[in-house]
Amino acid sequence: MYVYKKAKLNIIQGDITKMEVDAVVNAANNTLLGGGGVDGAIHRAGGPTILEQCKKIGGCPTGEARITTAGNMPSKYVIHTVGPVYKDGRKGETKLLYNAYYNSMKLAKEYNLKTIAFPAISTGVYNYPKLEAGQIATKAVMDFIDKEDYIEEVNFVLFSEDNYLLYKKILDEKLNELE
Ligand code: AR6
Repeated sequence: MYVYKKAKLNIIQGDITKMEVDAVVNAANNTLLGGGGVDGAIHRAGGPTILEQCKKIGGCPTGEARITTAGNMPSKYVIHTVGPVYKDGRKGETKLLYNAYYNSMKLAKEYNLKTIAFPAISTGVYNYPKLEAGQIATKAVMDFIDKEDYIEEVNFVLFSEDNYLLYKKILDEKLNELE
């Protein structure tokens, strides 16, 4: 566990659908109608009520976030956000990925949610380089904590051991830097 200001930051290896948190973040697509990867896993674990709510929302622009309940998952809500498809790093990908994390945190605050779990958005099918994506994810979360002084616990849930170790390294470096 890491501590950043008043917030706990955890790096966890595993399946995000099992997390007992106020909100699990989904790496969705613009339609919000489901897909593969973490999106597929969340819809499977949560059941059809999530898709029903997503249909009513009617989509989500890249970098923004929307919220539904979490159906049968142990979490209370799902925050659906859409990361960018990585092309060459010159198509605004950095800002869009940053916004996906930041806007998810903003929505959590609006709903008074205190604990949140993020997957490594855009690093699967959307092909974002993992190191850069981890740096952006942790920066967006820490910037949000700096500016809003809100959130008790942020869990970064990584599927692969490689990505788990990468996040540990990133936070070790960042939090040592700040001390
Ligand atoms: N728990 C935690 N992480 C997971 C899980 C899980 N259950 N399953 C996969 N990951 P991806 P993207 C990791 O492809 O790149 C969907 O079809 C995975 O190892 O899920 O943002 C959507 O509908 C990877 O590191 O999301 C979109 O069309 C990370 O989650 C598109 O994929 C993200 O991989 C979004 O692509």
